[in-house]
Parts: sequence; structure tokens; C-alpha cells
Amino acid sequence: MEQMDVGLIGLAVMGENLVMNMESRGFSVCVYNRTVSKTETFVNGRAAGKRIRGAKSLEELAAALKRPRKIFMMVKAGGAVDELIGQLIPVLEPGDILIDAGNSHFRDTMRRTAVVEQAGLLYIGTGVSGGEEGALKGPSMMPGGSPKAWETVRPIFEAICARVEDGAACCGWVGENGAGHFVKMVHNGIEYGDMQLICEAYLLMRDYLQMTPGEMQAVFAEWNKGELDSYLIQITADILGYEDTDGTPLVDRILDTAGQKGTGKWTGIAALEEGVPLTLIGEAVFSRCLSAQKEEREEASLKLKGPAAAFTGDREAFLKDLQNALYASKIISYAQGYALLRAAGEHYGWKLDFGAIALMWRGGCIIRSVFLKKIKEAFDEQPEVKNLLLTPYFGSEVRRAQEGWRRVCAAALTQGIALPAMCSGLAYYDAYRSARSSANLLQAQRDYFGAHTYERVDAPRGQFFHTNWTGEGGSTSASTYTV
Ligand code: NBP
Repeated sequence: MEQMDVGLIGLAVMGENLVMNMESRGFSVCVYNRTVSKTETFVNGRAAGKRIRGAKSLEELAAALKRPRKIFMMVKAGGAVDELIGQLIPVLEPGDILIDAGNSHFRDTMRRTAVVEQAGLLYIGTGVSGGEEGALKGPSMMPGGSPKAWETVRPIFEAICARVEDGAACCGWVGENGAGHFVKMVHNGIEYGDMQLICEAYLLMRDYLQMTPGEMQAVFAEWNKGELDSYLIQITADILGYEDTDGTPLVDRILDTAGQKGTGKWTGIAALEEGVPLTLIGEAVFSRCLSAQKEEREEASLKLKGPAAAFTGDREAFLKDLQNALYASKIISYAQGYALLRAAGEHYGWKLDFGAIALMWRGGCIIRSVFLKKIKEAFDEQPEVKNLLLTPYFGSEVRRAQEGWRRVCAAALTQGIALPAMCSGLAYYDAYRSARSSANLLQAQRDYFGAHTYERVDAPRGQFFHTNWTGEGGSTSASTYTV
């Protein structure tokens, strides 16, 4: 019987579509699913007549594949992946390659890479973004893991991934062990930020400018022609124009409680661990949490009063300001996300290519946008730049957009409309560009109550002082360290 090019385990929405994608690019695929009836349904239905064969057991799957075997695992993230790895190692041979294409946590991927390599096999943990459609037509892919595996599987990844207008592949080797899944995690965090920013613009249009969904649709469609041109702005316009069965806007019927599956939270936790201010994405995650407290918010809305928002003035001018506020905040979000990537790269020893990562996100994935082309250019010009805001292009773009951004945040604050992401983005911008912060007072407070010591502006860095502030403390100080 013909030996198949690739194996894939997990025939849910992502797995099925990835198989169809691989087959359409010329690869024969042997598939396995824990619930065997799903394999049969797929092989005899959607996959009928294609170079796709079903296996009823992992042994049968292993026997059907060309050496070295290349097996994608597209199963629920978490324990299922460990369970599968445990079952696969005994039926595979040295040099075979296991590819986890689910949304695994990068630390799990680091651990699994070591386990699989110890068994003589090679491991890849790859981010895959683009949902069902991306999996079928070409997702953005972010592979990391055992470097030796990359050249073998590269032709498959490059054949099935998304491509941008000039033909460049939205896929590239990210780095060792968990690097691919880390980059995918940050991608998802950035997605949370982008979505929250769009929702804040929508909130101002709805509650302050009193615009109808139809009017908002036209604005988003217009914004999609300029620097905000992106998949998420485009689907927002589509959503605002979508009518329910009775002809009224469906968006008004949807309950305002957000769900989340954890990757935004993981990004926030990683930022806290690395000590990187990822304030905007953090606010996006917390906004989802607050939205989910629907009943409590309803009670609070009756008890806690604020100003009644009322817009007077030039609506077109305000909408222009809002466009600038969204754009500038988005720059902050990406600057913070990339700062997290930089810190993690240094911490874990990954040599991350930030321009290449921007290219991976340019097509196929949920955050795809014209904007990422500019990010790629900025990092290609200055790969070592510490922060995207310090590049000439983005520095001048934020300077250009900031007046409108400030007016929007000021209006929201005085009118009592919550814009946590846009306002925290602005606070970050102002704090980041401050040569002198308020932390001199903070250090004094720490030294006052805990003898934590401080450095002086008139002494060399690294020399620490303690003051007996009350005259009652001693001269003994705590040890000085930062975690
Ligand atoms: P799900 O995340 O819903 O996973 C379902 C699949 O996992 C089924 O094939 C199921 O087999 C299999 N599975 C489970 Br559950 N436990 C298993 C176990 N112990 N051993 C073997 N197989 C097991 O599917 P999905 O939405 O297609 O997502 C797959 C992966 O891709 C996930 O990690 C997800 O986070 C990620 N992802 C999803 C999207 C998306 O848009 N959905 C986008 C990007 C990435 P069964 O049929 O026997 O129950």
C-alpha cells in the first residue's frame, strides 16, 4: 500500500481543514482520531476521492507513513497532548517528527521538546492562526522546537501557509523549544488588544455620538481603506451591517459578556514574569473579565452615578480624532507586545527575528493588516531597536496622531465612558517618554517603611543608600534586589 507523506491526529474543525489544505497542496495524508467513527465519517465524506486515508490505531498510522514520519497533532491543548505523546513514542522510531499544532502553552512545549528529544525523536510546537478558514486556505504558522526537524518539514509548512501579495510565506522558523508557541501566545494577546480597541471606538460611537450600527459600519469601512486596514476592522464593518431575521442589527441582540480561552491571560502572566509593561493587552483581558460580571454591573449601574454622556460639536472632527486614537493605541499595543517578545527572547535564549515575525502575522491570521508591513520594515531597518516607538516611522506616526488621541481620552474621562485600553496606552506613552518619573518618591517610601534602600542622582548607579527617616530606625538596611 502507498506510504503517505504526512500523518495528522485530531479531526475537529482545525484538523480536518488542515488535512484538506495539505492534500490540496499535493501531500498524501493519513489521519487518526481518538473517536474512530469521526475518522470514518471524514474519510468517506469530505475526504472521499482524495489522497487521504484513515487509520484506526496509532500503530496503523505509524505503519502507513514514510520515514522519517511527520505527524501533526491537532487536538485539544493540555493533557491530551501529553497523553498522545506518551502513546506515540513507543510506536515511532528515532528521527520521526511530532508536530503539536494546537494552542499549547510555551512552557509545556519546552518540556515536551525535551521529553520527545530524549526518546530520540524530534519535536515541533507550532502556532497556527486563522481559524477554520485559515487552516483550509492557508494559516499563519509560527514553528519552533527541535531545529533539526525544520529542514525536513519546511516544504510542508511553506506549501500550506498563507502568503502575502508579493508571495512571501507567512511562516518561518521562530526558535528552539517553546519559541513558536510563545510567539503565537503574544499574537493572541495582541489580538485581544486589537479587538478591545475596536470595541472602545464602537462604544464611543454608540454611547457618545449616538450613532446607529449602519452609520458605524460606514465609518469602519472607510477606516479600512487607510492605515487601519485589517481583517478585524473589516469584519467589524460586516458585523455592524448584519441584520437579524427581523431586519434589526444583530449586534444589538448579542449579550455583552465576553468569553476567553486563556491565551490573553497567559500573555499577561508572561509579561508580569518578564517585568514588561504590557498594560494595554492587560486591560483588554481585564475588560473581558469585567464584561463577564454582567449581573454585578447591572446592579452597579443603578447605584453608582456618573455624568450623562452628551456629545455636542463637530461629529466628523471627533471621528477623525477617534481614528487617530485607535491607530496610536494600536501602535502602543504592538510596541508593548514586541517588548515582551524581546525580553522573552533574551530570557530563554531565542534569537527572535522581529521583522520575520511581523511577516508571519501579515497574512492568514486574525491580526493580519497593512500595519504589520510597516512593522516589518521598521524592524528590518533597526533589528536591535529596543521599542517600536523609538523607530523613526512609528515615533512620528504617534506624534502625528496624539492630539486626537488625547482629545478622545479626555472626552471619555469627562463623559464617564470607559476606554481602559486607549487611556492606558496613552498613560504608557507619556510615562515611557518621561526621563524623570515619580519613582524617586516611591523609593523613599520603600526605604522609609522597609529599609529597602535607594540610589541617588548624585552618586554612581549601583551604590545604595539608606536613611533613618524617623530617627527611630537603625542603620541596618534590607538586601537590595529586584524580582
Ligand atoms: P478541539 O480543541 O475542540 O479538540 C478536539 C480534538 O481533540 C478532537 O479530535 C478530539 O478527539 C481530540 N482529543 C481530545 Br478533546 N482529547 C484527546 C485525547 N486525550 N487523545 C486524543 N485526542 C483527543 O479542536 P479544534 O478547535 O480543532 O482545535 C485543535 C487545536 O487547535 C486546539 O489546541 C486549539 O486550541 C487550536 N486552535 C484552534 C483554533 C480554532 O479556531 N478552533 C484556531 C487556532 C488553534 P475526539 O473526537 O475523540 O473527542
